[in-house]
Amino acid sequence: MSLDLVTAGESHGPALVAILTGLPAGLRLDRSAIDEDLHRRRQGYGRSPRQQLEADEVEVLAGLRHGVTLGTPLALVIRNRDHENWTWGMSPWPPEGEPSGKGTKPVTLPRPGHADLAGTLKYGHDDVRNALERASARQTASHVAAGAVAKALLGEIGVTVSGRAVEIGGETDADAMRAATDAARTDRDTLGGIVEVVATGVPPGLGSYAEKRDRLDARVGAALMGIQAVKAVEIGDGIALARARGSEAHDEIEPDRRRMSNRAGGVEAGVSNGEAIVTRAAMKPLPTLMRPLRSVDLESGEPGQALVERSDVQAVEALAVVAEAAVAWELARAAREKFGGDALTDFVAAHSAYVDRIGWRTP
Ligand code: EPS
Repeated sequence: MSLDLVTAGESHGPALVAILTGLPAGLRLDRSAIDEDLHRRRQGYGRSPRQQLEADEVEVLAGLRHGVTLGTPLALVIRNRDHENWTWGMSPWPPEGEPSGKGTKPVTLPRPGHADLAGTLKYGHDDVRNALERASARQTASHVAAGAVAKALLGEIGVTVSGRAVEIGGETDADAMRAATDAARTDRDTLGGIVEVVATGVPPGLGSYAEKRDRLDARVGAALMGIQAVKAVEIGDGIALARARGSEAHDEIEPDRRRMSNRAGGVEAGVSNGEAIVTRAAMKPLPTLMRPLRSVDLESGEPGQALVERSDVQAVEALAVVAEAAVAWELARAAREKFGGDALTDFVAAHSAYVDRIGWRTP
């Protein structure tokens, strides 16, 4: 049983779309829980005015009846309210009438750090906008909606997933994070940071050491690296483990088979070991600077300054929600593989039978 996700949507196009396949039938979804995660993603200090414009409410087009999954593809839509300012510029079909609104002139000045240059070269675009629209982190909204569905499924077997920002612009204290954001805004600059996602209640045995692609840490790591602007991922004590001795690096085993520490971050040899899964993702500073970096005009070949668009100063708190969704999605996929079931009751029963067999009780 494979849980899969495909998304579509441009940042200023009509809508974002997510299609989720492989969900069991009988899972009750709470609309407000999905919308709450979408709301959380829009929050955070240092976000752009775009976030006040968007409502980000999920619409369901298929796969759900009276709030309960049918076991068929679940189709979700999130409308881009901002599209009304881009109806000509981002019209899917050749636009009619005189150019009006935003996006009517081609973008020719790629931003260092964004998909602008490589995307334009790769796809042969003559307008950088054709690359940046899909590369935009706006797209993470559809992944957050899918993550909320994954969390509902994981909740049925007692797994919780939660993310938080732990560092912004090198600061770890909430007041200092805000001050750093204010200072960057004043300097017309941007910041990055680090988020942490913790999953509890994961039984031992998700993922496998059998093949590289099956390893839970490789899968969760790829899910986090796949998020816009993420440049590094850590599982458990990660890089610090490379500097420790073996006697200080591993998690000794108690008679009840729990661990005396959790330096491995809940995964050993690519398999969950029953401790909390602890992951961290590091985000680079956002590439849209109000004081732009040097670039080249792709039309004239002359030196120029990169595109300046309305943007966030930092979006680390938003990343915490997106990373939470990414980890939840990957854990839900691994749980579906292990416990299967067309009906939710089959999935839950397979989990119960398994934890009974191994004598595992979450604390
Ligand atoms: C983004 C640029 C900004 C961000 C956007 C990501 O968009 P805009 O230019 O429309 O203000 O606000 O993020 C979102 C819209 C969102 O919902 O997260 C980019 O270039 O990646």
